[in-house]
Amino acid sequence: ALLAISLLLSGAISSASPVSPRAALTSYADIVPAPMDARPGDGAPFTLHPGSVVSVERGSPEAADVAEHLVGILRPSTGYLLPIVPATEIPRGSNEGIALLLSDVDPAVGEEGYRLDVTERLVVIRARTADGLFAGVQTLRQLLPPKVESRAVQAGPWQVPAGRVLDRPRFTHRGAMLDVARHFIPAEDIKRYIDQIALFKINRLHLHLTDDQGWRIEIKSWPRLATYGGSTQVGGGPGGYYTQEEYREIVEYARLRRITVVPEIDMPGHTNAALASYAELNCDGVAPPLYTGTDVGFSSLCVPREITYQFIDDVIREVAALTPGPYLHIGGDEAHATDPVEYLYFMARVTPIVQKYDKVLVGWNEIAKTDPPEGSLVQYWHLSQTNDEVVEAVRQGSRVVMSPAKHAYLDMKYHPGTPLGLTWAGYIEVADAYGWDPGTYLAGVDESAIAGVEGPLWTETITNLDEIEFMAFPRLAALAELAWSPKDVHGWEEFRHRLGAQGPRWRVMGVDFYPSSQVPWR
Ligand code: TNX
Repeated sequence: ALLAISLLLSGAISSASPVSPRAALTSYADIVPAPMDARPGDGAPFTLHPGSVVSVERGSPEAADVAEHLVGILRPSTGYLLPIVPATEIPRGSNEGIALLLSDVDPAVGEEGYRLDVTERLVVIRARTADGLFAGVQTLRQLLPPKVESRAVQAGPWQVPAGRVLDRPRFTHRGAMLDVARHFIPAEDIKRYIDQIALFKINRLHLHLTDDQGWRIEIKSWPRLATYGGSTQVGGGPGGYYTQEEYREIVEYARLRRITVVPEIDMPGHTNAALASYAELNCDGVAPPLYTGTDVGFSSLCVPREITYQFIDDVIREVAALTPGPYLHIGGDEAHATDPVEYLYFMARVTPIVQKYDKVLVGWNEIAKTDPPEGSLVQYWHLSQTNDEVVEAVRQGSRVVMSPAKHAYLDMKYHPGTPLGLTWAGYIEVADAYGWDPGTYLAGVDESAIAGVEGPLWTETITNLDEIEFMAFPRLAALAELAWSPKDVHGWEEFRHRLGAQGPRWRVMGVDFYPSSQVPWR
């Protein structure tokens, strides 16, 4: 069948089949993030038919999952059956459809890239890994008409213009962070957000699970963290938390979309919810009340008390066991209520706990001053473009995730009239979110030490999924392009037109994006 596929491919390329009208076709110039290399072909477009099949390389359950993801999008809108068949069982001559293959891969695609070939009768995505296949499927989605995202049957034709894409990411870490502590966001909404970010090849979901205002993950050995510490939120609403079962479901839902969940348990500051739940975690032995305001920097775990480290060991053990991904984020930011010398001692105690449970340490850039172990990730959020501590941590083998607040903070207002959001890092219009280079932003940190880019969405002012969508889109798509696309294909003029092409798709998906006047929406 692989032979049949290559015969068909070469046949279709040289065939002089009549060319259908192109006007209605989605263009290779509209893909976000921009691919490394995309070229429209001369041939007739591919058309998905009621009898089309999706074929997938045998022997890879992960590739089969990508095929399931693809038909999960295509079946509801096309109304076609689209059976999934093993790539080797496509009857010769009758193969019309989409093939996902892990063989005969162009080495230029690397570990996470893909090659997509579209001819009249076949779409072929080839990649070395399921990650690459998944990325190729996201490109294919964007080449199909926007109504393919509908959950109800729509009229065709379901055409993809002939052409070829060769693509691979610039950075491996392409993240979105969601603060579910200031306002609790139910698991169902997290899943919708995962669907929305996956389309832009984002592959990390960082969940800020704990803060002063709420503890959002069930910990069996310290049950009051969730039941009491999770019982409210900013403004005094009822809050909430994920049971361990719900958290596992989120992780699995993300995994099927090739997204790794990075759980954050923030410490030693941002811990009022924990301190309120257990009096023994406080140096004076007195539990403070729950907190529903928006101040930062007033709480700290009790560094000299031994029970603090028993508590952290229990929490990290349970969270690590629930999290198949390699990362565990321990926050470390804004510890203004922790003595600076005690902060260093605290991190020296906590770091081995993270290592004991086999996780890679991740922290906000304040941890750079604590000698993080080689291979740690330092998440840079400050305003300055120089930071000696981060340069030194990189010299010691840490890598950097870039989330500079002036560009990457999805909770900043777009402009003075934006109804939601904060302003401490400035206004961030779409052009500001796009207009920086993660590879050179931080002086003295070489691009080779940059793990990637992440867009944090803090939720002091954001209460539900609609508001998350409004703040995240379109800016997260801009960050996704910085994280994925090679530097030489970046360009604001081209980008804003590509972005405009996402409008119809977001409308079909029901994404409540901010219709920035900087973007020529279609
Ligand atoms: C700073 S950024 C914080 C958060 C706030 C955010 C609001 C960082 C590591 N800490 O606690 O929610 O500003 O923009």
